[in-house]
Amino acid sequence: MSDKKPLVTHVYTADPSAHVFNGKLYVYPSHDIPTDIRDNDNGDQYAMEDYHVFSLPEGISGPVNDHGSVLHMKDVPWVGKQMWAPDAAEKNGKYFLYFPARDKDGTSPEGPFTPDPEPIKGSYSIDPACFVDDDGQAYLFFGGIWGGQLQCWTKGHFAKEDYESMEASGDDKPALHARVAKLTDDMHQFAEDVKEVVILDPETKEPVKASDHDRRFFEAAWLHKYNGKYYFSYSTGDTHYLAYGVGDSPYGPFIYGGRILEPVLGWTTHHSIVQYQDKWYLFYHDASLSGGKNHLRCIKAREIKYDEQGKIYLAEPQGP
Ligand code: FUB
Repeated sequence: MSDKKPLVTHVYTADPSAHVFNGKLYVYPSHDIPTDIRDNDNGDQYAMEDYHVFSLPEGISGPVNDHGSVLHMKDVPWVGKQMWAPDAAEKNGKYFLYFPARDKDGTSPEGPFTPDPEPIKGSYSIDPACFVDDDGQAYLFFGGIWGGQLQCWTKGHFAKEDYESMEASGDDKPALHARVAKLTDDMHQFAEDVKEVVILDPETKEPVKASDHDRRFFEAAWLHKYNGKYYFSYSTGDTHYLAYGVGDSPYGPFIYGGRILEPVLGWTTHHSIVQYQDKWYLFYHDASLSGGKNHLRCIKAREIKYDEQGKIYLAEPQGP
């Protein structure tokens, strides 16, 4: 049994999106800050204001370089508050940082990044994750329930009245789905209508039900490719698991495959999966650095492996 040390201790960090650019490992996390705002289901306590970029030139066991604040909310005219979980992508030598409802680009993976004047048309909710396939086509996954307000987007527009219902429930209803859309060649806009990311029960081949909180998507979408298969991983929210499904296309459907990580200290769990050199890593967070404060988290990393069936497991069992 083993638990991991935080990768970063001089600031609070969460929602780590890890990528290898130019052979170097980079992490693009949220930046948690202390606040007096009390915890609620809207996530108001996550009062983040900017993003730092970190590089790990020797992998997860070596030094971690903080490249500083690469984008602050004061530089983005449309942001009122809360710079939630970001992701980054590279295409044709340009680097793009995606954050909830906003897009920006730069010429170095360390930033800085310049915000586009407007959010991506047709985008909504939280937790963007960009996947660039082997053919160069990029896809943006996104969505989150409750504070991420995905439950308000079931009618094709923002329905504020649905916030109070939190989300559909029942064995007769399918769960809410994460969203995905292809990006345009320049990476700035959606190239198509937004689609739903369906997770199927492996036995019935039916979409996971709304009442199935152990397996339904809640937030923290991530896509990676292993051995020709697409792995869609996510947080189950109020049951606090990191889970995944496997499919033959970036659009899915994804057959539920199991859990990657059991609940960590703190309410949220949010991750990324990346290959660096010949190993695969799970980047994730918990609230251990702050002694369990939900909104003051720290990023960590651990090796994952795949068994003969392609199922993901932790190289070292999760510890207390
Ligand atoms: O960091 C704020 C929110 O907490 C993220 O957007 C969610 O995924 C959860 O980790």
